[in-house]
Amino acid sequence: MPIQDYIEKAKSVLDKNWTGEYTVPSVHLYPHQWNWDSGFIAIGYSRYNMERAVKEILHLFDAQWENGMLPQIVFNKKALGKYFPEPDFWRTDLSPYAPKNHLTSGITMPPIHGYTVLKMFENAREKDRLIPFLKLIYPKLIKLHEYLYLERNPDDNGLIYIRHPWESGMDNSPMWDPILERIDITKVKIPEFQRKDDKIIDPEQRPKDIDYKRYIYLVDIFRKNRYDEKKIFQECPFLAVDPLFNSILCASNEALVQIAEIIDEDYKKPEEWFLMTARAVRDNLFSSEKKIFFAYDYIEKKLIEVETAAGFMPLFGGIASTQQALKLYEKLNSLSFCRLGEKNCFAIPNYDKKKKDFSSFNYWRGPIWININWMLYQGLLRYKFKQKAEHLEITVMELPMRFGFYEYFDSFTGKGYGTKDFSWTAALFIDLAYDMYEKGRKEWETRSIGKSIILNINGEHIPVEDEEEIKRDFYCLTEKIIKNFSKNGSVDYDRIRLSPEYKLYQNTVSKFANKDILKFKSEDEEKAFWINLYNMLVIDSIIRLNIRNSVKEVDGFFSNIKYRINGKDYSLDDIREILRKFNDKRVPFALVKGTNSSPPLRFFKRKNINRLLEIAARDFIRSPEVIVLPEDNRILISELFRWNDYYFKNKDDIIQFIKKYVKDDIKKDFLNKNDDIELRYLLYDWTLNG
Ligand code: 2M8
Repeated sequence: MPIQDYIEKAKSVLDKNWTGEYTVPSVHLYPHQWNWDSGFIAIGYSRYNMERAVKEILHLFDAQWENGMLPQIVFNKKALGKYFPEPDFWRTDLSPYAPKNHLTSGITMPPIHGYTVLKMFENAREKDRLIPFLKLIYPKLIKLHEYLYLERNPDDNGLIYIRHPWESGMDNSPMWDPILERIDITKVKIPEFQRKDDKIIDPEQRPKDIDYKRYIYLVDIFRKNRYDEKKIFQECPFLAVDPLFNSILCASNEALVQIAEIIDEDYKKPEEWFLMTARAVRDNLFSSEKKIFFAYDYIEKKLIEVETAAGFMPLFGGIASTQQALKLYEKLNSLSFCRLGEKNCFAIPNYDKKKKDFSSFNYWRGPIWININWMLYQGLLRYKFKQKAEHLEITVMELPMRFGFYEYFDSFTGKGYGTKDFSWTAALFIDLAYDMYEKGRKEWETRSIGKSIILNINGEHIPVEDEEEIKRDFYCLTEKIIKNFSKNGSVDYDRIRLSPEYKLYQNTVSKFANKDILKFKSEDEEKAFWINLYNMLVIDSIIRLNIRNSVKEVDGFFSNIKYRINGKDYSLDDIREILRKFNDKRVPFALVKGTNSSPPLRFFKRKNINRLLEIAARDFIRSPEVIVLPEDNRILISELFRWNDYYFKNKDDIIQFIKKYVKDDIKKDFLNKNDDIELRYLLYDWTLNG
């Protein structure tokens, strides 16, 4: 299992950054505990080391302020002196609410932790053992949200403001420029300070000095006001409603409702919070014209019309209405961000690529971030944009596999930037890889169906229609069924079962039994017929045998379930055999198996068969079933290639085929130049694509 190697690498990144009590984002650049980093890191741990996940979260919440605020940084007393700003600068001891047992900063971060805790529970193998943790952490999570709704909700409408760019997690995002530019650094007094980050990482990839001056100016306001929220609200020039922060808050509110149900607590509060914030974001931050959500400048009382990845986060928070989601999708899947099939573009960059000040390598001003893409992936899945979600899933995994576990990645080349061995990149990679691995490893309980089942004999009658008419009906009904009941690879078997089209289809195929319909005018026509028949036999079998989880449930699925045509019986294996005579390597990628790993179900029109086979092959090569890793001199491919060794006799056959359809130039060059490429097989996910 090749993904396993990368999982091991990711785990060793986390081991390196684990302090014994929590995990630092990176040993050199960020040697303390960070708020939302720990939220993402715990999700990764919960896949294989629940004890660490629990410790991670408990340590962070141990430093929660008395007013409920969860600090952005919990400082590691043993690592002081390596980062700026540290406790001597923050002076949170001036606040009556700061914890006595920990040194912390005086701001917060996006509250991902409710969401994290629910994920931990979902990933737990022994769920009962996690209940005491849920009971312990639930009131602390409520207290955090209470702080936000009491102290950061000035209009009492659920729109929560942040008071520092660091609170957004997207520090130097262009979204904050308009507010920060109003702080005239020549007119205000900025305390002396010395940055450390730009000595560790190439300054080109980090915020500018002028940004830091403004960041520090804001911190100075906080400490002068002894972290009193009311006073800060009066004086702070940076008050912003961030769609990312509010979306994450919604996702966590929603999770808190579920956690409350698990531990038998009252869920009224988080439910109300969710509804209030979701409605307010939906109604106030969306631009229908620009097809994206914007941040809101609370001081100028206007939207900040800067298009960043934060503007898509209402998909993650379950905030966007269906109409809004469709518009968001249009924007997300455009040349501004990354369109499906677009060349040299990896995942979703953090800022609109078309803007003049877009940078593919500078921090939050354009590069790709794994946590943001991971949340977008969850959001796309939630709103059923399956194809885009799958594409993102694979790029989120591919980037660290190819370039290493970096902090962020170049939006055009994929090269890694910032610090290497970055914790959330490793943790979220683990989360996705486990998903993939576990699905592929699943065992299915099988049942036997005896010798053979012929699906299309219901009474012996000789149809009156001629062969062409029967075939026309077959094509017409097949097209209808596929178009109406399947989307992006997933098939609604229950709706097919109840549909009139399916009744008519059954009636039509029953006429095959004693008619010679196997006369074709052309090779193309014959090819299209067998491909469509194969796919429909799969669907028909799944429905008739009432398969709920996987075709693996039925022993002999591919050999013993058949259609009779003019007195002769054909199983799926037989049809595959017949199709070989065309010697067309694209055919295996047109045949479905009713599984998550098989190509999506499509209708193959007789007339366009060549073009459609081309699309089927191309889409498969660009799907998560083929992962090209130039940096590791390796390709990970679907078992489908192995099972079709009739078409793919050796490594070269496979590489030539992949080369033809692969999208980006780096991969093409690699496949062209290298004759020593290692091929490894991915696990096949047999789960029903229903
Ligand atoms: C970055 O932010 C810190 C300040 O919080 C910094 O630049 O020093 C951001 O990428 C932030 O989102 C992240 O949580 C933090 C630690 O990884 O680094």
